[in-house]
Amino acid sequence: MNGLNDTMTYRVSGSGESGMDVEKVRADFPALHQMVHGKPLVYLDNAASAQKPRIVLDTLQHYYSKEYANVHRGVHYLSEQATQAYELAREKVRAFINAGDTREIVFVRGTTEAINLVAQSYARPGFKAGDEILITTMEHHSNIVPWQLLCEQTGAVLKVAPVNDAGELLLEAFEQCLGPRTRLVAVTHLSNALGTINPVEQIIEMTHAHGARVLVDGAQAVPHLGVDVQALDCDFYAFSGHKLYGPTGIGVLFAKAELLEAMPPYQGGGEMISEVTFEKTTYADIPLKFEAGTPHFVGAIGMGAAIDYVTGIGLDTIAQHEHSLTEYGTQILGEIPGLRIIGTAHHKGSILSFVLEGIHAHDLGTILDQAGVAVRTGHHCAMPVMERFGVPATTRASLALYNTQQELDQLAAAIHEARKIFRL
Ligand code: 7TS
Repeated sequence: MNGLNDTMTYRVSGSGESGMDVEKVRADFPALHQMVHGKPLVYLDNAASAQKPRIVLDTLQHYYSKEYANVHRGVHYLSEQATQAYELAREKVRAFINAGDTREIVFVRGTTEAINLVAQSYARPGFKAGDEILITTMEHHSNIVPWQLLCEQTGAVLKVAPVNDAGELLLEAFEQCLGPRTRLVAVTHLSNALGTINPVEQIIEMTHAHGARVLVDGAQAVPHLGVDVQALDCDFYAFSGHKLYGPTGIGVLFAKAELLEAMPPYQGGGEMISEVTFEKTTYADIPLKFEAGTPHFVGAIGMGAAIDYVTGIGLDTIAQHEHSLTEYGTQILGEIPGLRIIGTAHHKGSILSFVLEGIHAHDLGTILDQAGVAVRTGHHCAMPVMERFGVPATTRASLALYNTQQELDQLAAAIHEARKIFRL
């Protein structure tokens, strides 16, 4: 399965600043071309999960229907084909985030599992009562709750670095939170609720200067920013395939090899062993030591196809397109009376989270849905940051490479309509 897009085929002259032919991109995504409640779908819920390009769908279809057998255990042809494709997907992930070695790429179910793996296999065995884990106010629950569980288990303490009113991390305050007991910093690269892009390079440098390790939650970053884990020098980096135009149920934990080698397995069973007797079991080398049971190898192969897809277009091109959309969206939403954007960081990704005076987010979400506009409403699994901004919920439009200015116009028109319905 190849079917890679030639970068040039997505570039057209006169198609806006980014030079990306968005109509050509949209043609690759079958799900975008449907009616919802009698209206053309406007899909603006990409931070929750992104739609899939045909190459990903075809890859899944191909491997389930033609080259399907379990990996890392058969000597027969199909098993060898599937194993090769699975390991090629690992190499694609390695190259995508510029890890130094495929042994540093562990396939997991998603970001949430990756963070839990680090909490339970890296932190739990060595952390003691009073050791500190530092996170930020803007974390997703998946980067809060695993640490709270760890604190209950070990007596470690969770500390939280604050943000300013724009939703930017206060770096000085962050540095003051680092101390001799800090063992790990776990921070989001791009906030799903606010859109803030954190200065992870600086965070990592500061943290390493204090002798602690850093986990970066890259769930929202990898679809939009080029990530280089070696340049960042992060110790752990986690992301999910489904937000990156890939399948659900597959994700990645990058970890430095020396750390993975020292960590005990997360789960036992299947192909994560070297030898098993009732007296003693020895484990496979990394990364297989962390991949107990039949992995979601078709998912990993599908994620590999998604990586081919986005790199074929180019993350710089995607980022430019999304940046100009975000600027446009910020401007037209800002013109709506009573609308307040939550998350106005200077360095921001393609997330427009807002509250509208006089209409609860859930009511607004329902009205937008009737207009065919899919957004997420609620706390976005980031309740503490909602509390920080004093709002119970926001309405969030999160943009992807296939969104258009016209769709943002439709969003704005539907919000105006909602205000009329509520007689505002
Ligand atoms: N971290 C961040 C920053 C996220 O945005 C999400 C999911 C996760 C972790 C968890 O990822 P998962 O793939 O393991 O579920 N965020 C969202 C969202 O914003 N709306 O739905 C899911």
